[in-house]
Amino acid sequence: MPSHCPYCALQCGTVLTERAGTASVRPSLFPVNQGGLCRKGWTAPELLHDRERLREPWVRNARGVLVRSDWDSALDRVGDELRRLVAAHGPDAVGVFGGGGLTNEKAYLLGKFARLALGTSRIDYNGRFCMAAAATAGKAAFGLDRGLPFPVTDLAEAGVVLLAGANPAETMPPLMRHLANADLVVIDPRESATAARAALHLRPRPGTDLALALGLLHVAVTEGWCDMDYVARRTVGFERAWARARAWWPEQVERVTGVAAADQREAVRMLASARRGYVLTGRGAEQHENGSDTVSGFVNLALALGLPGTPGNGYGCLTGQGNGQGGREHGQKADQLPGYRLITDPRARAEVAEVWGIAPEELPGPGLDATRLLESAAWEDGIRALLVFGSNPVLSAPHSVRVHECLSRLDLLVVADFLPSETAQRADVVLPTTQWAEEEGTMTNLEGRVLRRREVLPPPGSARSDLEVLHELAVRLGQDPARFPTHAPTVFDELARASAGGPADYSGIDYQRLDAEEALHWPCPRGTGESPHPGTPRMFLDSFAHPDGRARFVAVDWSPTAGVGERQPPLVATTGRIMEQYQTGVQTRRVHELSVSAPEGFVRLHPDVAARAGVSQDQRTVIRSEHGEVRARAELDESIRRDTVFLPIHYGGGEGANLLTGPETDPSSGIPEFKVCPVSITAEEVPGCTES
Ligand SMILES: Nc1nc2c(c(=O)[nH]1)N[C@H]1C(S)=C(S)[C@@H](COP(=O)(O)OP(=O)(O)OC[C@H]3O[C@@H](n4cnc5c(=O)[nH]c(N)nc54)[C@H](O)[C@@H]3O)O[C@H]1N2
Ligand SMILES: Nc1nc2c(c(=O)[nH]1)N[C@H]1C(S)=C(S)[C@@H](COP(=O)(O)OP(=O)(O)OC[C@H]3O[C@@H](n4cnc5c(=O)[nH]c(N)nc54)[C@H](O)[C@@H]3O)O[C@H]1N2
Ligand code: SF4
Ligand SMILES: [Mo]
Repeated sequence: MPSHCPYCALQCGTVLTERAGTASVRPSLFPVNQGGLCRKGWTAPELLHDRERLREPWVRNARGVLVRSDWDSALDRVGDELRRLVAAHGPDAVGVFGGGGLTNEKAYLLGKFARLALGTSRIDYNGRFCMAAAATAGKAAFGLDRGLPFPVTDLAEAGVVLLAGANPAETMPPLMRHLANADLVVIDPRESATAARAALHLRPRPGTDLALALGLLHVAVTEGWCDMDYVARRTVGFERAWARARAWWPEQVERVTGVAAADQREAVRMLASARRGYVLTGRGAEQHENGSDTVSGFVNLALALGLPGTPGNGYGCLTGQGNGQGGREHGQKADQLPGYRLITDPRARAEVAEVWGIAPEELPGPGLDATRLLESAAWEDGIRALLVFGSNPVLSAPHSVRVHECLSRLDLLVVADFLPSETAQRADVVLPTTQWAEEEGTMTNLEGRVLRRREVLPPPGSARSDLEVLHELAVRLGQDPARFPTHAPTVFDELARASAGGPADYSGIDYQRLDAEEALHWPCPRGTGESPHPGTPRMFLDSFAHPDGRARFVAVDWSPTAGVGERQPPLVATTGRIMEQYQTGVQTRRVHELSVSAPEGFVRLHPDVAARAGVSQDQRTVIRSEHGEVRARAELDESIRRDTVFLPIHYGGGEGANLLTGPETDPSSGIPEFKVCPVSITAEEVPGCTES
């Protein structure tokens, strides 16, 4: 059975085989992976039969212990408690937290459940931690945000690809086959596996990418690399953006970023003189207090060089989670309705309300971003209950110390998951769900390509699909059962209708077409007459999505932020990923082969920094920030900057990277500052072995 890997946004094609109650996968010749899979993809089936797999609901008893329960008791308890809280405190007392790993159908139904069954405005999702900066910048520049506005296979023809804070060699290994012929310019404070393959590696001080992007634009303008014909024909706002970049001559940029002026010039020369060039951003450039401005800085560079919307060239953001793209289109984001429309837009409200059979006034307004949503548990008028579907915020949200405190104030925490994540372990009610090979659904990958996930196995124990869980809860909240279908194709048809006319228009897509083609990229409106719309693999070739068809330069400037002042803190921690583990590790830490090769957290640091702290290879260390501390093993790395240490995000307990991070978020997009956190480092004292 053709299907797709359950993990990242590349959504590698697989063939799923069921034998004697278990599933196995092999790679298919799907365009994105062309017969390749990373180790996570190969080993994904192991999780279907994990020993700790949740098979029945769990409910916390009067003594505070989670005990096995049955569906009716668990759902009744949630329904009763939600009704009580809404009656006493209003609908905004209930928060909903979704995830970018949920299928399109689940994301859609979750948004509908929040706005309709609960009537709450307070829904957001973990994509806020991931894609939000690029989404904001993409919308500002192009009028519309789709991670890659071209298929990944186009990259195979590229001459030069600039990767700003992206490490696809570890985070999307099969993508590298499309980059094999290109010269890579990689911007990363350490020599990542991707940087190791670069023709040019720029190693900025973390959090200074915007200054670097401004410097690259400066070089492009002053050294005559800009495509002024393209700028005049296809864009507006160049002069204002250039007025800001004018002050960022390469030597000034070198002082702030640490990237040599000569390397800045070389990067622009390579990109501008390539026959085909691309600029791609990843979380390293995006997850900052100034994340959306930073992405705008790189988009401005791409526009000045005439790349976006020019065949064989472009700007794109490498999205992250399996449905990182679709997850942000169907209404689980605080400010959005299905079809990637704004909840504040009267027309969008009227259209969606009609599909849902309600009056537009019944729709709540915009809610809180994910970080504020969690924080609001400590506010007088904040949330008192939280329903989590497809995320593990106890580890993934910034400022863990505060998140723990806030969650403990809730009257009710409900977690739907198929594994006992750190968040599920704190819940009052845990609802066991099906996973990828046990359910039907669709995902939208990093290229905006809508894909089918297929069921080959029955659910284990009494696990139910998220759609069934939402249906049962909606009914308990007094909803008409028909409004919350549990059959994925039926939900998809409704989602497609609700998206009609929006930027992410799915109305021309249905399961029959997907089963036949699997090559439909949105926008794919319902065709007229005989011929169905073919989908849109390449966007912006004729015009951008602003009313005048032109892209916008956004005037941005770099200024010091909490972690990146004029006076540089001696050491900052940055965080990110390794190949063998996925996200907070809930899934991959349980896979034998992966946990053997990457069993524990670590801190990667320069040998000089280690020597100063009295730390040697493999020694246990304590990393401290203003907000908390992490204990982890030292890994010495000659390639990392001397002012930077790197921690993976995949581990829990005392190794959780977000024990260090603080509450700062980007005012435009709400993305947290995950990549800069001032820290100090010392050797861990072994009890009984201290000298004093
Ligand atoms: N193996 C694996 N693959 C994954 C995931 C996973 O957890 N594990 N998660 C998926 C998801 S959800 C996502 S979002 C993607 C993320 O994919 P990436 O964006 O590639 O991943 P990260 O490791 O977060 O960050 C990329 C690089 O940014 C660098 N970096 C850190 N700070 C800075 C900075 O200030 N500036 C610059 N320029 N670079 C910096 C880091 O050293 C790192 O090498 O991966 C997806 N794929
Ligand atoms: N410091 C720091 N923090 C970060 C980042 C960073 O780079 N640095 N990266 C951020 C990024 S980019 C991301 S995307 C987030 C990821 O953060 P999270 O989303 O919290 O991470 P996951 O580990 O993917 O958690 C997903 C949970 O949902 C469950 N799950 C998966 N699919 C389904 C489903 O279909 N239904 C249900 N009910 N459950 C499901 C999984 O078992 C798992 O427990 O972390 C963010 N946090
Ligand atoms: S690259 Fe991503 S989609 Fe492909 S096998 Fe690895 S985790 Fe799965
Ligand atoms: Mo992500």
